[in-house]
Amino acid sequence: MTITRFVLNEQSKYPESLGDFSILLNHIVLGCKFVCSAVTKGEEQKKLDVLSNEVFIKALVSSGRTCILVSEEDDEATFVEPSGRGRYCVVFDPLDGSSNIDCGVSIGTIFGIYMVKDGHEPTLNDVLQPGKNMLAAGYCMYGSSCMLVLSTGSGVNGFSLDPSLGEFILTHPEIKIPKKGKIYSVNEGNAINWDGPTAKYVEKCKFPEDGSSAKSLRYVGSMVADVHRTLLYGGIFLYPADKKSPNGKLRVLYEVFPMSFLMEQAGGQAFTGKQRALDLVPRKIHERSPIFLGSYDDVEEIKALYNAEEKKE
Ligand code: AHM
Ligand code: MG
Repeated sequence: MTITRFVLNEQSKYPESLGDFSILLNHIVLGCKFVCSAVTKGEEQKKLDVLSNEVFIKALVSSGRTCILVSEEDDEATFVEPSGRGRYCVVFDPLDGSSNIDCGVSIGTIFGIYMVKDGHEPTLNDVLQPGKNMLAAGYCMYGSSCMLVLSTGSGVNGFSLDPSLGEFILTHPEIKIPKKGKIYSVNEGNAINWDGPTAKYVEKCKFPEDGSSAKSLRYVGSMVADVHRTLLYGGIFLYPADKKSPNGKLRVLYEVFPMSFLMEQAGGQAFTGKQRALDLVPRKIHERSPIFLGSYDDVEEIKALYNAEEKKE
């Protein structure tokens, strides 16, 4: 099953749909193939960031199905010319984890899709929407193989690029995250600046008080790779707030939301330290938020610690 056929099948469930969504997705897939090929050839770091952004902007605009594009690489949103506009807004990080490029560690593209519903003149408010309003989200990981993980709102599916065919093939149907995991993933070098609940949680991962085994630590420092492992093996990924970065590091629209969407669709959870991540309403396109996401039970534990802290205050 190729990704093209998969998306067409999904779309045929909605006879009223005009085929626009599959056309848009085909253009995203094309962008991923292009970036995969550039990454494999080992272009320079600076150039790859810029190149990937150009590739995605061009692919999305030429789909004729988009109206607003928000990229991590661009300060301002791109508004597509009225003559080439469609109904979709795409938020994306064209090449996340770029500090890892030069040592060949996995990097990736992250994206989320919203729709402008009633044909009005698109404004930034069409993308400053809570993550739960996304129609679809996904990432493509450029690593030992190239893998695209996608949710259109009814589960999560993984596709691997077959280089000889040049096609993404469904290799990981209906991905479900284990209910509880044995791995935690966080940049512990920031521990000196953590708040109480995060510090307590990580301490519990290492010195469990309930007789369970200590968790293993795995941290690539590339969100796509860390989230991909979390999705397949279970566990928790944390990028908390700290004294230096009170809103954490990761960006709401094109990092936190798509990954939270995938986690929920796979049966896990995503929490900001205050609320369900997908309920957050961003006020700025490059806004950041702390994020804790992964296996249902693991996220439940950190939620309990933050809720207890809030009661104390
Ligand atoms: P980037 O968008 O500048 O590449 O930064 C995002 C990356 C994520 O991929 C990763 O989860 C995080 O930064 C790692 O940050 P740190 O190096 O602070 O642990
Ligand atoms: Mg990024």
